[in-house]
Amino acid sequence: MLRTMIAARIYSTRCFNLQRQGRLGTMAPVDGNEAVVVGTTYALQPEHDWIFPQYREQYALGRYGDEVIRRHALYLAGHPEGSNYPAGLNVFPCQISLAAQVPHAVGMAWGLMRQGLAGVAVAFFGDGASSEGDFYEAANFAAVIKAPVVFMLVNNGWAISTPTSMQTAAVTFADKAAAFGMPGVRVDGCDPIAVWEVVTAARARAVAGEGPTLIEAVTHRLGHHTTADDPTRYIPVEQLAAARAADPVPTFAAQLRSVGLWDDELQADAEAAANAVIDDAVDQALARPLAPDAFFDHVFAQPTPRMRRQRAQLLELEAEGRS
Ligand SMILES: Cc1ncc(C[n+]2csc(CCOP(=O)(O)OP(=O)(O)O)c2C)c(N)n1
Ligand SMILES: [Mg+2]
Repeated sequence: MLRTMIAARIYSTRCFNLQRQGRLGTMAPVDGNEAVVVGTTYALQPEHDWIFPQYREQYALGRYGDEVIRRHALYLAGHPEGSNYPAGLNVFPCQISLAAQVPHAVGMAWGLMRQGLAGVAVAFFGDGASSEGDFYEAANFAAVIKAPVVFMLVNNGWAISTPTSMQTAAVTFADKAAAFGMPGVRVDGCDPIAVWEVVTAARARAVAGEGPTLIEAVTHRLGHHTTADDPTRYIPVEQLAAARAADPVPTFAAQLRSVGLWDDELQADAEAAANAVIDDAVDQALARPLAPDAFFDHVFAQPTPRMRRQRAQLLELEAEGRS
């Protein structure tokens, strides 16, 4: 788990720096959420269980295979293949439209249930996304049909510059579960073992046919919302410093060192292994020539006449150097 968390931080930092150099597109760092994502994936069975991420989790889904990192690097470099995952990789692509992935997860869970397949769907979504109607509709429906789904609400205290005090009048986000008739659990999202425990229990409940669970994982955003943000405009510097003091990656490493399960050699090995995968994924994504009209290939199997016209128009503008 720690190796995956370390890899996630290295990859997130690399992408942030490459965006600053103008070589990758806008990205949302995972920094501060590594423990909740990694703790969750280690409680799952990647060959049976589906992940529906928001946009901050891809860096830490390494347990689902290095292919997630390779596809995500392509996505950040502007290639549509980065959102087109191969069969067998049970991860949905990045979702920018807040909470749209939550009904998708419930639909997948319902499908698994109807086919008698022993898997669960896990939807990651933020405190901000939890204010969308999609969440309420999906959670209500899932509870009624007892769908094998885990709602992983990651409360990092902010939705861009909106603090949780402006997001909900409920005492906790987990409290909302009562109205749906499902258990609501609040967990320290900076502690991967605690997350692993609650997700293991939620998964067991789901596959036993007992229905969904709402988990509120409390984390801290360590910095930028995305590369298009400046958190120092709205987060007091003391709060940012306090969040960094609770950084889950060095905290977990120190915990494992204190019981003799981690040392400098393991740290160096984890970093080298992560860098090898990340170097390769980033190099390949940056080396691939950009085809600005390629996204038309990934909208409909049969392009509409309007899309064909738009594609031709785009290529004309490209040829004139005006796109
Ligand atoms: C439907 C919709 N409305 C607004 C936005 C703009 N938006 C992008 S990220 C974001 C904040 C989301 O906060 P949260 O769900 O807490 O996730 P976090 O970024 O904190 O991980 C907003 C409002 C959007 N992407 N989609
Ligand atoms: Mg948030």
